[in-house]
Amino acid sequence: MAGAGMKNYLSSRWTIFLCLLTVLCSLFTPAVSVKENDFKKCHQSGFCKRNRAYADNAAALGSSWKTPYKISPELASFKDGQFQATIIKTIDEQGNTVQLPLTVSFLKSGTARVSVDEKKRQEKDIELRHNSKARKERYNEAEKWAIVGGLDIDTDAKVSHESKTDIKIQYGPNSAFEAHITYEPYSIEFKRDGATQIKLNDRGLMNLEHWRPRIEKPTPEKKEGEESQEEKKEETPEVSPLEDDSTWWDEAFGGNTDSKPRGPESVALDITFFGYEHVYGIPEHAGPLSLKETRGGEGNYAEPYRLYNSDVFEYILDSPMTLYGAIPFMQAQRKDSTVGVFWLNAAETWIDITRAKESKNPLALGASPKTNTQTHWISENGLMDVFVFLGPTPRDITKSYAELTGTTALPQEFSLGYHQCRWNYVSDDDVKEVDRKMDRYHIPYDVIWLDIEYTDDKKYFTWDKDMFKDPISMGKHLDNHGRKLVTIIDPHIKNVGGYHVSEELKSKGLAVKNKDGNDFDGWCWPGSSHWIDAFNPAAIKWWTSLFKYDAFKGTMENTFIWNDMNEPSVFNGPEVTMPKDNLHYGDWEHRDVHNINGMTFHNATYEALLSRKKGELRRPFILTRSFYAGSQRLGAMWTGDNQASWEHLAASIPMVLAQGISGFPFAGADVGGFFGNPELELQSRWFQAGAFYPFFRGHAHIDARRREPFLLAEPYRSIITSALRLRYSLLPSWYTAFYHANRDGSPIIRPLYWTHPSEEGGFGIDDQFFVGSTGLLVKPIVEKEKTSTDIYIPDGEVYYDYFNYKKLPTSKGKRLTVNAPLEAIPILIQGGHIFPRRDTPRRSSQLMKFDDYTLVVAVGNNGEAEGELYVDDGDSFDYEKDQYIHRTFKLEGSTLTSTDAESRDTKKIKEGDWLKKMRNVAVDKIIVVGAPSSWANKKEVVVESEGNKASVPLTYHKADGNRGAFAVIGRVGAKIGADWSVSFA
Ligand code: NBV
Repeated sequence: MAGAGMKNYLSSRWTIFLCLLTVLCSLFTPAVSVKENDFKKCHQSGFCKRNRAYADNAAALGSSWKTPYKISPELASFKDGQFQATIIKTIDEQGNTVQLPLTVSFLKSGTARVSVDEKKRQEKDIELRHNSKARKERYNEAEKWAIVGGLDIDTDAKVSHESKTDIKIQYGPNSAFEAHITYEPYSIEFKRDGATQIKLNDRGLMNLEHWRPRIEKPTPEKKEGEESQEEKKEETPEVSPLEDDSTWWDEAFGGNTDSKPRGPESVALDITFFGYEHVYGIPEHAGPLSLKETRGGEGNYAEPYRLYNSDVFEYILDSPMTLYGAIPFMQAQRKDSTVGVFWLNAAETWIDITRAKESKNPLALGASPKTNTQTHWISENGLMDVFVFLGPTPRDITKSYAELTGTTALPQEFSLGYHQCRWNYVSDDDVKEVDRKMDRYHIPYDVIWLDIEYTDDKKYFTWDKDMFKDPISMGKHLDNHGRKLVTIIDPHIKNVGGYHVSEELKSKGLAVKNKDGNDFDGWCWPGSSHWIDAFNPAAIKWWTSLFKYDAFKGTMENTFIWNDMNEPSVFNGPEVTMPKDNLHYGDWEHRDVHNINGMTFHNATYEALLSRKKGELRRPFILTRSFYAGSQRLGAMWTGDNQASWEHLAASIPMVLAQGISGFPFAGADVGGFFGNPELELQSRWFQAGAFYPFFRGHAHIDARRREPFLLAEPYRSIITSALRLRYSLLPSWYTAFYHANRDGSPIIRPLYWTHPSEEGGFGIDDQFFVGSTGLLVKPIVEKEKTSTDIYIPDGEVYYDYFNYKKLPTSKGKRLTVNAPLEAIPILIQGGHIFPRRDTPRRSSQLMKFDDYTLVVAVGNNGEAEGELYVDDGDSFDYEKDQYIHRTFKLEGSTLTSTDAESRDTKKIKEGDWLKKMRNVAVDKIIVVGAPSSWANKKEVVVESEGNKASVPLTYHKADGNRGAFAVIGRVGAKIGADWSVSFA
């Protein structure tokens, strides 16, 4: 024993040494790519391998495969919108069974929820091995973190057919949805308007590994010179994966052994989407928006998509490999129909995707057989808890998912501006100098960021006293131009005496525990560290106390926070994270909650920023690297450690789009690339693309050369400055798009399938997108030396070039070639839209707060246009008390009007300070793109507002070789918050 103990000790010391060495080396070697072997493939993850084998076995048996799950009709009942039953699983040839309670709930939103638990575990009637303190139940609190509403039961749902073998329940809008539950074998088919959309357990791959006691096999004595069991396992030839129990009771990977006190407990289910060729979502992965097949074959992946939040160092592209965050929400698209599923499970999850042509129906003459997308969801443990959405539009799906998991918080307005970050700005003088230089070169920005080196020895909530002598003076310096500071705070707390944060964490018992119940100790930036257990309400409360202005000295009102490494990243842990048998609050194992962990930390910081000072109620801004369904309520995310390469720039667009359609649209990638040094052309193109990420931040690795925009030679500096100015001028439109995301979860940048669900030609496109509902169609250039590009046109509307207003020769379903020399960003305006801008260039968004507006009206095919502006103080929660302006602009006939978008009687609103100041803010200019030629001789128009009529000048510009026809109405003067009209008659 003593010898074994010593061996373990030495080997763990050796592992730590190797880890540190790896980290050190990686800091100095040029970026290449992820150490793929540090992360599991499906065959190295016991439960994934077993479930894939289960699927293979079922496929091999074909029609003779019988799923061992059935519902016993005697125990099934439907009442008040819920179907309750027990699924019986036959577990052996003797006919022994286990009971799996099933609830199918029909929700008012039209969503159906199918939850399966395990009776023995609900009743805690199991034994844990190794005297584990872990909970006996299946993890049932994912809902507590992810779901904030939408669970009201639809008591109008009704049974339309019932027999001994099945039941049909009618539900949803106009009772157009149906759930057909078949008892033996168990399956649920979801129909909309009579047509099957989704089926659970269609292929019979449902598998819930029930609890069983371990039957100890005698272990042969190991003799001197003999190989260990683990070494032997590797060699043991050909046990069928279905019978292979070698990973049931413990599982080793990369030098760590997981003790698995509950044995095997995975949950798996197949879900088929009928007639759907495209599926999207399940971020975070670096691959195309339309998800690929994962069972091999040309152009496909050979591995399932994996969701296991991880610090994947130097990640590879076009891969189903897991990244930092997980949202198990998938939607399927075919012409005119969108459906979706949300797999509410916080454990390690793998998803296989395959496509299959339906066998040809001999009676359907000529009709080509439909393609179905088959998915197979495999989680290590927890409940089987699936939400089914039947659409029929992408907007419907987005809305119903948002009702469950919440929407993007209305952001701090500054956070839509440009963020200047690097690892690291080394001193307060450095920060001030960068700030001054940005000003000197007239480059707008809002926020400068401090990475881990600002701290005293990686002790968060402290400052390196030599380099940051006076953080408050730095904060005030930034505040002079309305700028902000973001400081990083990670979840690992340096384990060292005399550091109050560490001492409090330990003495209050708020750290994550190891499997023996002691504070878990692992390695991260500060060396030996503990991790705050943000699942614990007491830990959240304590965390909140650390951010008070008088506790985190050196911070002030313009300081905001960045949460990194919250997967959590543990350098010496299995797959760079925590051991799965660690224990969290409530004695849940880390394996139960892993994918939610990052969100709980983000949440604790969010709570903390809400109460930094008594009486101060401002919107937090917190960037997170790790996330789960629901994280959108707490701030922004970025796509982690990308590289300064053209491929990474290109990959960022589908990644940000995937976030948008998965409910977490406040997303961006490190502009310029984190690792490496971008060439000037790449950096310029990246800024042009970044100007269209909802979250726009330049960032660089500690070893990367300085690359702040002012350092660049011409013409690159000017090119980047123009991209930044473009972003700033469009801030009112961005903010309006965020408002919509906040209201109903809509993506901020929108892929074509989402905006045009009838246009099959756009379903596979993920390199161009619309910005909110502005009608701006953008296709950033992401290739070296590319000076033109093809934009897919999804409809028959008229399209204009954003910069020269030319009417473009577009036609529906065709590609349009546009020129894009380095200084140009391909942007089109779809006719029929009106969008707001602020055109005076300034240093920060704060300085633009009370600037006048420009409205751009792009006349549609029918001569009309419509658009919107939402604006509030961008900082407080006063919008909840009516303190906002929300206008609808409409061009109809020969009149352009502005009215309250919510038909409020705005005169009755009691105006606070911000609304009062907005009384002086006007529409300065209206640009009518595609202005009719009948206006050619018009010199003025009549503006009517607040009982006054005034003539204001109109300048008409005829189309010529260089630009399209447009008209400018200058000095409009009407107040932005008031009703007004402009008559062109
Ligand atoms: O805190 C240092 C970095 C940070 O700059 C980066 O953005 C994060 O993704 N951090 C990761 C830790 C180490 C990266 C090698």
